[in-house]
Amino acid sequence: MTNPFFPTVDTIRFEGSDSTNSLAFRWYDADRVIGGKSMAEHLRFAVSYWHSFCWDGFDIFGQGTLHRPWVNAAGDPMVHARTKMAAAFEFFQKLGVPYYCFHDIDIAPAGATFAESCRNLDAMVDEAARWQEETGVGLLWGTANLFSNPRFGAGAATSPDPEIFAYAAAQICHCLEATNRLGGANYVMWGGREGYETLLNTDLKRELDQLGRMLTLVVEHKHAIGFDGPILLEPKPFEPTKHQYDFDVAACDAFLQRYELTADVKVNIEVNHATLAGHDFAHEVAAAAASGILGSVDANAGDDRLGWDVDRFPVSVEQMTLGMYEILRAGGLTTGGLNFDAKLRRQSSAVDDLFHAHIGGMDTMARALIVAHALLDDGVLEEFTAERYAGWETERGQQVLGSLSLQQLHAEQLAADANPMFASGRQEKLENTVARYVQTAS
Ligand code: XUL
Ligand code: CO
Repeated sequence: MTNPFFPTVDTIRFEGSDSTNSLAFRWYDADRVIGGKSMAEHLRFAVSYWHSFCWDGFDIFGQGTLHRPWVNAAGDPMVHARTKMAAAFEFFQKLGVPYYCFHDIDIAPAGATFAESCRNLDAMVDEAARWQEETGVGLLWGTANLFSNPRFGAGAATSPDPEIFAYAAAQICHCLEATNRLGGANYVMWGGREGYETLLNTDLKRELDQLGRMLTLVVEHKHAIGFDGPILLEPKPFEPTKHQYDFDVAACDAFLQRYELTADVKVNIEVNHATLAGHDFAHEVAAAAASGILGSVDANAGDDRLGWDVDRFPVSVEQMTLGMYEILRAGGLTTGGLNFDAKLRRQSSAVDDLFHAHIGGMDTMARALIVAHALLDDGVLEEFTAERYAGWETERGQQVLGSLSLQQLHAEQLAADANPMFASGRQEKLENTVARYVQTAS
């Protein structure tokens, strides 16, 4: 194989924690079995097409800095799309990830008409199918980009204009079918501009009903075409709109219940979106698991001092351990995976920087899996929690929760004159236990 895009990098291999080779994995050992499943099966890594192959480093202050010859280039956009795809699959294969994720316009250029956009996507789906066949890399999820084109400036499903809703529905229909043809394991809907800037011009109730209707249409079509995977909502509290309807997992859960969609729709939790919503990553996972809607994860991180969506690669083993712990407790990822919705810094312009970023992210998540599994396997947190709630397992506990009325509980307290007090929550001790496992589990 000729290597036109990443000539200085060979296939990345696992070399163990003592390795000083920066182009090797120190923790991610795809075949290592942990708790009955290989690391590859637990983690189900995916690369994001948009950050890694469609973005050239531009920001609001200046143009691109990264070498991406197929981005914004002159000439036939379909030729560039094919070149981009060849680079992407060389990268996926050398990195050894099982999956990738895309928006429709990441893999195929928009045409002058809707029909031309559909033809472009169909041609690139054929191309992607060939690459998937050749490399064994699969599609974790596809999604329609309903936020970049100016037509979606006032939202897509939640637009005040029914014609925009109609256009968005058609675009989703085509992208869902494309995802199905490529064997996608899930279909994602991030409500990029499904929110509002000001209530002065917004009919909030109407917009929520529109969003409910759109999602219902998508679920109906998923069944009509026999798409096996779940539809995933991706919560985010704000950015680009000031208030996004899919604010966090709890908001998505309430929305799904209201429109009776919990059987077919789950959530794709992004770590930094959780942070922006004022939650921990682990909280969002636990909230989704509690409601039975844990789908997939966009593995990334924010920056302690920057309050926007910086999409860094994950580096904190402790933060990711706490999230992985909740994922494992929930039974692990099934159709979902860990998608690196993360981007390089603008100055990371060397050709192998994309590898270093992903290697760091994969090793961080692999180490988090090792630590989380050890914590769970040794039962050091669960034993304490079980003991903490043991009262509810007694006959008395069941009575308090199940059969006694408010008035009976009142009468009881008057008669008993008891003065109950909780036992220590032992938080610092438990935090020290987690720190010990972070340091020692291997
Ligand atoms: C935006 C974001 C998106 C979604 C897919 O913050 O996370 O990239 O993951 O549209
Ligand atoms: Co995301």
